[in-house]
Amino acid sequence: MSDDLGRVLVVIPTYNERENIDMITSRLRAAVPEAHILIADDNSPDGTGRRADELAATDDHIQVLHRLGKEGLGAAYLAGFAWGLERGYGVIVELDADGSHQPEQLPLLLDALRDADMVKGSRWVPGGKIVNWPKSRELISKSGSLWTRMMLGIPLKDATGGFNAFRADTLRGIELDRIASAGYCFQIDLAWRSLKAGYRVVEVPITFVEREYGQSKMSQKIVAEALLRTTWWGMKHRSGQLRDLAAHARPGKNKARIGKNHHELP
Ligand SMILES: Nc1nc2c(ncn2[C@@H]2O[C@H](COP(=O)(O)OP(=O)(O)OP(=O)(O)O)[C@@H](O)[C@H]2O)c(=O)[nH]1
Ligand SMILES: [Mg+2]
Repeated sequence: MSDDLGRVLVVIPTYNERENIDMITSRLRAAVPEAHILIADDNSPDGTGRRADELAATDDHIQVLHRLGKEGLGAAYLAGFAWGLERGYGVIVELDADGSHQPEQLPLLLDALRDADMVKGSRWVPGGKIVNWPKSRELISKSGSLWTRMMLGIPLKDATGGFNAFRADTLRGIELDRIASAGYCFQIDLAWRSLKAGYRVVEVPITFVEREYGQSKMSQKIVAEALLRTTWWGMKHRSGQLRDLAAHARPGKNKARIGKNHHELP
């Protein structure tokens, strides 16, 4: 699987996932044995990092990136992406440690990546499902995606989803060093940058399962960040479109900007 795309690295960010780390790594190793795993741990007080080291010591497909302290999921992923790109992986995957993203569905994402540059596991396309999610979380997630679609004019049904697979070239082409988003917004940011850069972004249906163990790090701050940033990006995007239209309308003043990375990203 994915041999023509190169080696696969699955980055798993962890903060206090001691109860989940064995479960997620063993399921992933069984589901996609050839994939390598990088656990990006932010010095979890519950000892997740130490347990990850023990797992790495007995399995050459598992590695650990120890980070100094809690800096958010976005920063942990960026460090994991950089680690994977430096080591020449052809495919880099994002996967939560809590079991919400099922490793058994990773082959679906990798298959779809043959004809895409980024694949998003999606709860809200036909065939996508959620298990044990409270109505309130479903509402936040669906409204977040609807808001993002409206603000940015992008076709994605599940913009905030965090089970994603990228070709390495896609990550190289979207100016990762300029990303400031931390929470859910980080996932929107990656998809938005990929679409703007002209990459093919495809959604495949997944079954998302609410975590059984450990605590969610979701917070009002994370939701507010996503809302504010998407609104800001949407306003910039729309004003850019209006400027282009106005430039077209004025004879001899065609200043429409064409091509990749058309608009500056924050
Ligand atoms: N390294 C690192 N990982 C984090 C941080 N915050 C969250 N994570 C990890 O990112 C993944 C997603 O976090 P969750 O708490 O499950 O957040 P969520 O999936 O948005 O929320 P729930 O749906 O309620 O579980 C998990 O593997 C977390 O351990 C962080 O600051 N640093
Ligand atoms: Mg979760």
